[in-house]
Amino acid sequence: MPANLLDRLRSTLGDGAVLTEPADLAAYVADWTGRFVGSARAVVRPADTAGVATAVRLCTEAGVAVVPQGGNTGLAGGATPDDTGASVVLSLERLRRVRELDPVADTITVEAGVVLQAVQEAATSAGRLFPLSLGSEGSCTIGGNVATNAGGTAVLRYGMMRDLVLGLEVVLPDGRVWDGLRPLRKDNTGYDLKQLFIGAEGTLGVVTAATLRLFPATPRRATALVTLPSVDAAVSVLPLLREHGGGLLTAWELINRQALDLVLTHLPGARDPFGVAHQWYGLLEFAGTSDEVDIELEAALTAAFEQELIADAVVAGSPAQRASLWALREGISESQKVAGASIKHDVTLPIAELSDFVAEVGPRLVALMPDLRLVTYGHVGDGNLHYNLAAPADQEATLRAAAGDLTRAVYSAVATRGGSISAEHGLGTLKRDAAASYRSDVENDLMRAVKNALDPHGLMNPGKLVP
Ligand code: FAD
Ligand code: 2HG
Ligand code: ZN
Repeated sequence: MPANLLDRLRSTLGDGAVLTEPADLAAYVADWTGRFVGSARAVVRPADTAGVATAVRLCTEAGVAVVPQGGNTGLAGGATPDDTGASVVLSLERLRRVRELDPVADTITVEAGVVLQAVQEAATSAGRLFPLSLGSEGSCTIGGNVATNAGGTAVLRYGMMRDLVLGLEVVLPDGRVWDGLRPLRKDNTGYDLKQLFIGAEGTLGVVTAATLRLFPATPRRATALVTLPSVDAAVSVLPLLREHGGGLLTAWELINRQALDLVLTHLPGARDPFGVAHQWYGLLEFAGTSDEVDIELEAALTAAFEQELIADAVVAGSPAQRASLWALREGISESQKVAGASIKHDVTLPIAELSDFVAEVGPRLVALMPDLRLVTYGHVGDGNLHYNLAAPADQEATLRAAAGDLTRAVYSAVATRGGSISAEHGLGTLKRDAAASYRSDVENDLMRAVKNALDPHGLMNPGKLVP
């Protein structure tokens, strides 16, 4: 690192905006899972877009790589610097202003470092809804949500982050600011540039603000945890849920017993509402404005019972009960982290393939490692499984040794069935090479061409997303 870069960053951004002490850097150079750990020369924390532009320009002039970081909750290693110690982590955490909530355009414009939950709360205070909903919503940021094209539990109804963004403000790798913060729902003026930065994981530029769509508030929710005879039933029941819930169907989540067991063991206060163990569970939610949600949920459950697509159900009778049902679902990642080593697979399949995929891959993996625990859950309504693998504490070394073979078996079954090995968490370094190996040459060329066009010196989050 050129000797004077840190001085120049300090003199333009202020002393407090540049961290270099190892103790101050620790939280920024390791990820949430603890699996990815790197090192950095400094962490730079500008307070506004102009500061971000200055920081990026100075780093580019000095030939120093920049790793953008929001809430550092990503699960693919995208926000972790490499271990050379040569790069600068650019934290967006001080860009925390809600710039505007426009009730007529029905939009909210927020800076990149605003925490997702704060955006949800700002929308609620204005009688509207911002629907992106993730287990990490108390710490992840809008910039990170844009950069990863985050998904979560309400995609079934509202789509992914890509569907929720109307405009972006981005600092380009050369330090120029692209002001694309347009609140327009119709805008056919050439390439849709904002979409390039959504899901780019910070490899093309730094998102500094976003204009997001708002939706009608849904203060009434009807929520049920059901037991399912099979994954096939979880898929087959979906048309019936749509028929009854219509536009009210918001979440349809799958949880297997191994996943629930982790939560019951590690989440304080968690309790099995059924008493006896089942192999598969579904968490269902209808959201709206009136009693209709309860009426339609009951009708849907009755029809599903009659067709033997669900076996048992617990309906939340109060907001507290609803929260405790959701905690059983949202607590899985955290419980898995406490439980020890695991291998994460965030895959999507054509929804009709889910059941065969689970039936075929499970035995194949157990043949590779007999004590393997298949922690299977996810957003079944979107065809997205978190097909995570774990092992008893005394077999973590065996799990690590088998990881390559296990992951290859999962990915190959996904690819043969026309699925994707990366549904919503992004590629980072975790899936960068595997994703490239499943793309056609044409697709790899296009990816590389986009990267080279926007970041010709390869200084924007190098080593992530594209090999
Ligand atoms: P970070 O982790 O800081 O960064 C993620 C990536 O975005 C990195 O590549 C980084 O370089 C880049 N980046 C961050 N900010 C910017 C910026 N301003 N400009 C350019 N690039 C940037 N994800 C889902 O999709 N669905 C879920 O249901 C879900 N549940 C989760 C539950 C838990 C408990 C946890 C820990 C994570 C979960 N995640 C989920 C993953 C994670 O929360 C999301 O990927 C989230 O969008 C990351 O936001 P962040 O601010 O923490 O980003
Ligand atoms: C979820 O849906 C998240 O809970 C996290 O996407 C999944 O930790 C995981 O593997
Ligand atoms: Zn998820």
